[in-house]
Amino acid sequence: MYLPHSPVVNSWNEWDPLREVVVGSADAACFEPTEPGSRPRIRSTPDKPFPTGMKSKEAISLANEELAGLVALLEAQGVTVRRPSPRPFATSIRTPDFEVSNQYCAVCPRDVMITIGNEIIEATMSRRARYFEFQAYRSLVYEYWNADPRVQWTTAPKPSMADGMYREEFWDWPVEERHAKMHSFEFCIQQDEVIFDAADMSRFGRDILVQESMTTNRAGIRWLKRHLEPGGFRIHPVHFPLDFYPSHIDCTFVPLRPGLILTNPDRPLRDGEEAMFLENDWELLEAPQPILGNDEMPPYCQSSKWLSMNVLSISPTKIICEESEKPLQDLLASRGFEVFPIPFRNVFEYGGSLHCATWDVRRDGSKENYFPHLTYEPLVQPAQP
Ligand code: ABU
Repeated sequence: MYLPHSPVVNSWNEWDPLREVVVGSADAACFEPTEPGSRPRIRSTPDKPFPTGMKSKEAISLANEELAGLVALLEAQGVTVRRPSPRPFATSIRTPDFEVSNQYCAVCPRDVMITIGNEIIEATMSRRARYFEFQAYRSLVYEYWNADPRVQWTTAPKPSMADGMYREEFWDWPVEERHAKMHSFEFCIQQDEVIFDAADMSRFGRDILVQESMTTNRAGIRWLKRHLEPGGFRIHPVHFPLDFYPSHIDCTFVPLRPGLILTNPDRPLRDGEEAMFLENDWELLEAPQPILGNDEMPPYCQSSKWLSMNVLSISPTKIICEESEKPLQDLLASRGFEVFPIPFRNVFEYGGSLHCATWDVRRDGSKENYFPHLTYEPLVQPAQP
């Protein structure tokens, strides 16, 4: 069998030159249903019931136009772009443990799929409406897996998503209670089953950050440690105690190139967790305030104003930003980046922006150590000879 020099699946960090990427699609997208892991609200009228079923044709086509703009830009930069398979998201799901009236969409592959070196991992997911979202990427995964025997493919254990997996009262905690509980990192999911969304991870070569959140629990992080540490990876749980609704790390702590991380001024790291970055010569660069306030985000969007930070790196010197985020574009340009602004606000109501809407399958590069001064205790110590 002829093997290309670089495995067809090869991506070790968030910034090396991008060669192949999956860009999401809004086809057949639905409103996320109310379920124990999610209480969607219309921003302007939070007391009105959130719509259910498929989104309007107009909303879908506006999002698809912006996704097509991202595809065109990436292709013009020489990146191969792949797309998800169509899925019937308007159909309900019924398993022995739960039932949900409709599914969601395939706009945000980042939440579901992650490439760790030459391995593809399908996340467990944390919400019922997203239980089968991996199916939109299966034909691509088979294609990569069939093309190159160096490609590893892992599906993480599917949690039950039964009522007992969730803590429904989470949604009703008043702000004071959230503040009092901010250091316990208990959210709408319990700790018994293995749960993680792929977007709670951020890759730095042999070091991988995992955020404890509404979509990733401590059992999920333990599973990732046991799975990845034997391959030489170091898994670092990270916490942002002032984010009362944390979900996905890529609007909070965003590596841009070796030595530089964009940070969210509203969401500082837990005391002490910054040490591994500072002791290894990483600069933490505060993102400017987003152009839109939380109240000005699109009415059906459930994400925060910090989608402004959800940038996609084409390489360590080229980066794609949402077109209205001028202060961030200027900051990045002042740090030597070539910035590519594109419109993407119509995608916001599908759960993310540029990073969320992509899954990088192949970048140049290999497994580097960007934290040479790190002391790390693996979960299982290697046996002594
Ligand atoms: N899916 C990313 C959303 C993160 C945030 O709302 O801050």
